[in-house]
Amino acid sequence: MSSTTAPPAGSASDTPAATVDTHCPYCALQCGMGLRPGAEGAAGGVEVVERTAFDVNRGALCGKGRTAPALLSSRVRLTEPLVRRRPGGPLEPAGWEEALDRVAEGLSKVRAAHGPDAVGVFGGGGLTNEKAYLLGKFARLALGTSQIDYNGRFCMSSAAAAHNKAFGLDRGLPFPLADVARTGCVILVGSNLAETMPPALRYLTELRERGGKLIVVDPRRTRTAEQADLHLAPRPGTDLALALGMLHLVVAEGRVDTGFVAARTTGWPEARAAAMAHWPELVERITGVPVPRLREAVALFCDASSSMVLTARGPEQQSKGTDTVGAWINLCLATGRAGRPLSGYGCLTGQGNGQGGREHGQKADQLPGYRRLDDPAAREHVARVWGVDPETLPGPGRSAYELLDALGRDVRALLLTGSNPVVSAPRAAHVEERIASLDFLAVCDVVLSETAALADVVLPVAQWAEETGTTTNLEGRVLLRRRAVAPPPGVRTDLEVLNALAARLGREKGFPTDPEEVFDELRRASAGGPADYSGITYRRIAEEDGVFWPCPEVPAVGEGAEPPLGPVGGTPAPDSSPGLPPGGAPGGTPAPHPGTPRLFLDRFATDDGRARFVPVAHRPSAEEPDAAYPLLLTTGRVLAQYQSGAQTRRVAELNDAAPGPFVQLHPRLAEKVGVAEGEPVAVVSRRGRAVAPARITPDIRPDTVFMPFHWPGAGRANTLTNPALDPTSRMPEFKVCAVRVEAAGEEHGEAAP
Ligand SMILES: Nc1nc2c(c(=O)[nH]1)N[C@H]1C(S)=C(S)[C@@H](COP(=O)(O)OP(=O)(O)OC[C@H]3O[C@@H](n4cnc5c(=O)[nH]c(N)nc54)[C@H](O)[C@@H]3O)O[C@H]1N2
Ligand SMILES: Nc1nc2c(c(=O)[nH]1)N[C@H]1C(S)=C(S)[C@@H](COP(=O)(O)OP(=O)(O)OC[C@H]3O[C@@H](n4cnc5c(=O)[nH]c(N)nc54)[C@H](O)[C@@H]3O)O[C@H]1N2
Ligand code: SF4
Ligand SMILES: [Mo]
Repeated sequence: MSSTTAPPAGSASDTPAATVDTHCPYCALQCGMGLRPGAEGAAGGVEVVERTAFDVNRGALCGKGRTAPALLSSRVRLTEPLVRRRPGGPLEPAGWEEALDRVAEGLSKVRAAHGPDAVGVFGGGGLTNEKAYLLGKFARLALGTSQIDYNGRFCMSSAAAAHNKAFGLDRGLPFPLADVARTGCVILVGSNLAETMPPALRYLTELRERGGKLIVVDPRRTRTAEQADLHLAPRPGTDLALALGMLHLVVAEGRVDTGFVAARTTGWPEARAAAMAHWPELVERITGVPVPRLREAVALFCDASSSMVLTARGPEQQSKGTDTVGAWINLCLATGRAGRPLSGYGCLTGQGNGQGGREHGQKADQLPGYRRLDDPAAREHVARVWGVDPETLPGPGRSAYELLDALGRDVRALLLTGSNPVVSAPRAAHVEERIASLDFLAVCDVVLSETAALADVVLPVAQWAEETGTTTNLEGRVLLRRRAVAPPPGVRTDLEVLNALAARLGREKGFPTDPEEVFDELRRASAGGPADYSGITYRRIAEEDGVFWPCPEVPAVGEGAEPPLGPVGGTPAPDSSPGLPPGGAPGGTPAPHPGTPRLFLDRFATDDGRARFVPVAHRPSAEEPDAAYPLLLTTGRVLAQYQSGAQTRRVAELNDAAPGPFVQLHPRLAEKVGVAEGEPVAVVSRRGRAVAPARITPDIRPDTVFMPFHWPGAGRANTLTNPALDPTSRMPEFKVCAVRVEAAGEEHGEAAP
């Protein structure tokens, strides 16, 4: 491993700087990279170098990761606080003292007038574990509010809910990515990872080189679908029926693994009955996938000696996302493809810390360690770590969209950090209006995002390469991002901001600014919880290149009379991967817990150790096409832009590659509408109207149009999307709504590429 010593703050050394091992600021793959500070002519003064030793990406990076240092340059970012000194006035530069005073005052005033729950906090799955943890603590302790949630609700919450129901524990992938290359068959449902996690494509290529099969389920023939042995292109919003149809065939063809079902699961009779109501011809009618293709998929999946189902946002971002993922899990359970080596269900988590960000308390119903806020034992444990009476901890609050929808009414002041909902929230025009109606808005960001532009105070914060912190990647592997350069003067870290605000709100103690100190507290708060980090230290992460949770601390012999708290909600299965001895060294200090790369091999994390089938049935999307809105809109991503685009639209190379929104539509539909390639086309839903250039391709179903959601303005996809929520996960239906499409003639959308 190369040297990892970071230069002290502000140091400008003449000697060539050492390479600092760290991870990409963007997606959940958390690719390893090296940073060489002080490189002449390099963007942001930092050069990215290959870090082949980190095995997830072995040095490979996508364009976003490769160009990430460009955002460190002060030309494109905020370097001083901004305040709006009068309502309707401009944002003006201010000193930190004034800005922080204004935030504390803005939040306190609303709290005094309307109670603590009138103050909200909105976080992000890109924030490090330390930030996410401290933000949750800040909301509950310094503000005393229950009203905190975050953008992860828009991301993997349906898969998380389904995971918890079926397995008693939610870790995106229950196995390392490397296992994907070694299984027999992968069904990839609604993931375009060739564009959203390019270095991960290697695992699918290796799979196929070894003779394994790849099935891709996507209404579009994407770059990922092009790799598949079998591409199923269902109508958006019908994955639930598709999975049920496959399970029906599994039963009909006698492919159920009855031994596994009897020994390791509960609830099969009800799930079986539900599946039997979804016979193949009915499923063909609902999904548009022909019965022979369905049979082919079942054969590929079941004939392999091991197989996996991996889902991403396609099936999850639906008002029935939880049931849909449940149906795919049922398929795995019925065929004995779970809790066994090289088999199982996994969710490809999205944001940089999409996994860790959902574990440590920035979620409305959650305490650190993936504990439940309504569990008395969990409240007791965390209150003890925080040194407060459990009675003082607020209860669960609203989910992300419900919180945004309540702004200006029940919730009148908001502290927002790590998200840009003006672009990324469903029914965005409404959300924008709600945000604008707040009594007070404070935003911490790196750049002046569309949401920050509406704030009363904007606090400029440091970013990935300028501060140390941990993230947990999509495999559940806790990683260390290391500080490589000093932040520019005028910029503070999120932890420093929380510390200063807490002090102004009367909490001088309990909000450390040193990330490692925060992490050590997080370890204690998570100890005994489902996501137990207590055995993980910065040192261990550095030495082992990441540690998979759960990883409880093993007490030294004779230490403390109290045994470590048992995990809440079931004991996670011990890892069964080779070469990791679970026991202690004979006669000496006990060996540390090795971490848990593979879950569920011996038992699931439910009380009885068995996985639970869920009896689910197909239901239509919240909005089905009708005469006025005869088509379906689905939304997603392109390779060169990230999320709301706040960061990547400011990187010239990426912006040149993907300069603006577009509407992807089939040639037959384009002809009917009367638009040619590149001409402006209007997409209209019950929420609003968006205009962007047409991109005509046979790679999409003729009944469906697709828009990426990375841009604000006329081409904003989320002007159109439906905030219908999944009843369990509270996930909005980003992936399906009814629209009509019109030629927009002279009407101009975003600049055509
Ligand atoms: N370049 C890039 N990479 C990213 C991100 C980014 O913004 N840009 N964001 C990161 C984050 S946070 C996330 S969550 C991940 C998301 O990663 P993905 O889930 O791969 O991304 P999406 O493009 O949202 O959706 C994937 C596919 O779902 C398909 N789809 C749409 N509707 C349906 C449906 O009803 N059923 C099925 N089966 N499929 C459907 C779309 O056509 C699309 O190809 O990417 C991460 N990586
Ligand atoms: N139509 C449609 N809408 C979607 C989706 C979809 O598929 N379709 N996908 C949804 C999904 S999966 C997601 S994850 C959301 C994401 O959407 P957003 O929540 O808007 O995510 P980002 O654009 O990543 O916003 C992160 C913001 O935090 C800032 N930032 C970066 N690093 C830091 C930091 O360290 N500290 C602070 N304080 N700020 C930082 C960035 O500059 C940026 O402004 O979008 C959702 N919206
Ligand atoms: S795939 Fe994800 S983590 Fe890897 S370089 Fe690209 S954005 Fe970064
Ligand atoms: Mo996401």
